[in-house]
Amino acid sequence: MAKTIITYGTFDMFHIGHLKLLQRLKDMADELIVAISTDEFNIGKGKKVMIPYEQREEIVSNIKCVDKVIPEESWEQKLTDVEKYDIDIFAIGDDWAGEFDFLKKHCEVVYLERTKDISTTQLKKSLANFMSIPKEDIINAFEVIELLKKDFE
Ligand code: C2G
Repeated sequence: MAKTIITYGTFDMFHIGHLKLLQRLKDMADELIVAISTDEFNIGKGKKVMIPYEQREEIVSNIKCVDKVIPEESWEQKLTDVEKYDIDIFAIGDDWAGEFDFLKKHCEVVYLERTKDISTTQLKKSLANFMSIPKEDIINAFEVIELLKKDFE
């Protein structure tokens, strides 16, 4: 009997932590459905996204192991989604451990270990740090690199 697994997330600035999660989920079932938080839902989560929903949806839809993408528009929809898509397993990273145990009455609930040393928050911080470097410092750095390259030619 084919098994269906579902997960929910923002998947902003898609990175290896997201990919490894989705790949592990697909190894657990025959069909993987990913519910992507809409921009409006993220405002409700208090989460500021860098990449708009349409692009996040297109990226995740093109991940080989993903079979279907739906919008995540509310916290409540998980209950209806489990019925609507005949879900066997709900799974999400363990940063949410325990938060969705109420689904245990309807399907298996699995919390997977997050991939270490990568997060959208970290990526945003690194980007913000880089953007805060004065433009002339960056130009100077590139000029130094060009000079050094000449020395090694
Ligand atoms: N993740 C991971 N490893 C990381 C970063 C993220 O395994 N280094 C997982 C998270 O645990 C989550 C998924 O990737 O299962 C998506 O992460 P987010 O986009 O941060 O998801 P979030 O905004 O927490 O949304 O209703 C549930 C929420 O919509 C979850």
